[in-house]
Amino acid sequence: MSDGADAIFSTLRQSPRGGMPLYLQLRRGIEEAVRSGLIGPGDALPSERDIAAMADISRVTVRKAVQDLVKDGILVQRHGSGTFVASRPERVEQSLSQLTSFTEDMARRGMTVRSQWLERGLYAPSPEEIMVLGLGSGEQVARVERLRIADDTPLAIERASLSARVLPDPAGIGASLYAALQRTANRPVRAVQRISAINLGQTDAHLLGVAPGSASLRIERISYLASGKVVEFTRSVYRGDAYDFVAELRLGLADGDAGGRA
Ligand code: 16G
Repeated sequence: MSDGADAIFSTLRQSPRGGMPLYLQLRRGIEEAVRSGLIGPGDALPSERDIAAMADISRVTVRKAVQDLVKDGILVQRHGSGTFVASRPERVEQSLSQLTSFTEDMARRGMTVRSQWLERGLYAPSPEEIMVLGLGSGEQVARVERLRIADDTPLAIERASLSARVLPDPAGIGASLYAALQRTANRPVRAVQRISAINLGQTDAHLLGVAPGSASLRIERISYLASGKVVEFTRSVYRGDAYDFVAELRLGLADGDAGGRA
């Protein structure tokens, strides 16, 4: 990556951004190079000493920037062989026609699932939760917030809200929310999902191990019981570099149109 390296590091030397600490300028430069594809997964970075010389900054500054990027999962360090751009996870294809759970989806692909708890408990609901879940006055909301990890790669952050009547003990759900709902005959049978594009903020990017500003998918799922009552309101963020949502489309005939007419 010597041409790429030259471009990244000499820019810093030639046009320093006044006011911004040097290590941050270097960090941004490397992030930008990864984002734009100037350097790609598996590419080796030059040594600390070479970067320091190219950018005309101290090795301590280089180390700080590199360590920050390693912490965020953008770079990886392999003992004895150097620093590399982290490889991207294999893309996961997710059908949009089945109402399945994360655990089921990953198990079907032979992947091991684990979750890191971000929050779980009973809370006073927000106005949005009251409205979407149709909560009565004084009713609490159960929140289950998890970082979902498949085969050691963080893929999504899911923030689920349910009525406390449906989920009185959010800490006791075990590995799968849908399995817990199934046990109490509250597993949803239908859902409406809204998917939009976002750029990740600092906190979510850090949790997902990608650069802040990375493209990702924001998904809002509202799930219903057979009775038509809303049971789950989940806002998720899925890594844009890891997920393809796939929908099957069929030719639809407009009402009353038997085909053949203009
Ligand atoms: C899926 C759902 C999420 C649901 C979760 C349950 C999307 C975008 N989201 O990830 O709404 O809460 O499955 O998974 O598909 P679990 O049973 O493994 O906890």
